[in-house]
Amino acid sequence: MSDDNTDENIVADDWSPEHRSGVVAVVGRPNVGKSTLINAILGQKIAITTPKPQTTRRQQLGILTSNEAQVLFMDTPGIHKPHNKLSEYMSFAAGDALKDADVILWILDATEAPSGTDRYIANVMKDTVPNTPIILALNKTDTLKGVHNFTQHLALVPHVIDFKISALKGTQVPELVAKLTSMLPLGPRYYPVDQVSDVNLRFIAAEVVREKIIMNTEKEIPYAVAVAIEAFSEGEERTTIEGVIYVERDSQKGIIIGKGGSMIKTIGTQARLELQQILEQPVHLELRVKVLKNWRDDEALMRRLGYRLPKRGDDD
Ligand SMILES: Nc1nc2c(ncn2[C@@H]2O[C@H](COP(=O)(O)OP(=O)(O)OP(=O)(O)O)[C@@H](O)[C@H]2O)c(=O)[nH]1
Ligand SMILES: [Mg+2]
Repeated sequence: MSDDNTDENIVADDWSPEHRSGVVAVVGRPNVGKSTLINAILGQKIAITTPKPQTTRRQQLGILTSNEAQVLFMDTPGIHKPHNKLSEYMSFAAGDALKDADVILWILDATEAPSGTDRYIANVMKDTVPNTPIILALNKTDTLKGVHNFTQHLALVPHVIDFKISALKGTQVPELVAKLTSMLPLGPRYYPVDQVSDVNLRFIAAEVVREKIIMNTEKEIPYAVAVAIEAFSEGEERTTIEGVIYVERDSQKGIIIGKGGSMIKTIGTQARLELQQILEQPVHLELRVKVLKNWRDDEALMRRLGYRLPKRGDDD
């Protein structure tokens, strides 16, 4: 996705020999604020965020360009114990991002007690990328809840520097970005100055619809949903988008549609209003709901929806 509203005066095709570039993998438990932080750093929404865990399902790049550096922030799914093929895919996507990182940014929720999952994440990093520097950021320090002690976790992985941030308020975020930038190797600008992400508008449209579903539904529904965009045409006057919401069972289809179509109408209206802001023109959004039985445990169906697990024996 591109955005021309860069407020800094960036020289388009020239950079100094001191220019730095590289990948910062942003990892951590679900719901700690990884996507919120990347949106805050970029000053625009490229990733959906919700109060429910396991919102992000894939790797997604946020690109921060200045005259001095290009920092590639890799958003990842929250690391958790896999319980179906979809969450296996999500764990794979997070682990895979670690391998490509020049620096790892490990986010912890300062208001939640350290858990076995945090210990597991520390051990994964220690085992798979022992030489990659890790920065630790305690997020959500704006809340008035007690801040937990993470000393144990600090001891598990080497080279940790610790920041106390609020992704929501922006506290200590510029300092964190400066530190991460200084740790990147010297290197060229990999993406054009106006590119802020590696995802396209079609993907963003699907994600915005999924965000509205997550916000408006409960229990297993947010997790059982996938959204595919079947048509996306940008006209002079307006953009027309046709999407399909996939669920796993007929009962879920009924809930998404709602009484007299009320739920799908709410989801559609909220998604359309947000997409209109992003696209800066009127949007016509058509949504349908289809059942793909147990798609979260079916690798072939998952592939159709864009969640591609590596074949056994593949190195990457
Ligand atoms: N109070 C407070 N809430 C925050 C902060 N950062 C994120 N949140 C909230 O935490 C929730 C989760 O944020 P996300 O950015 O979706 O978290 P995530 O780590 O990307 O979650 P997954 O994609 O599920 O792994 C949302 O409700 C955010 O508004 C913060 O600094 N302070
Ligand atoms: Mg996320």
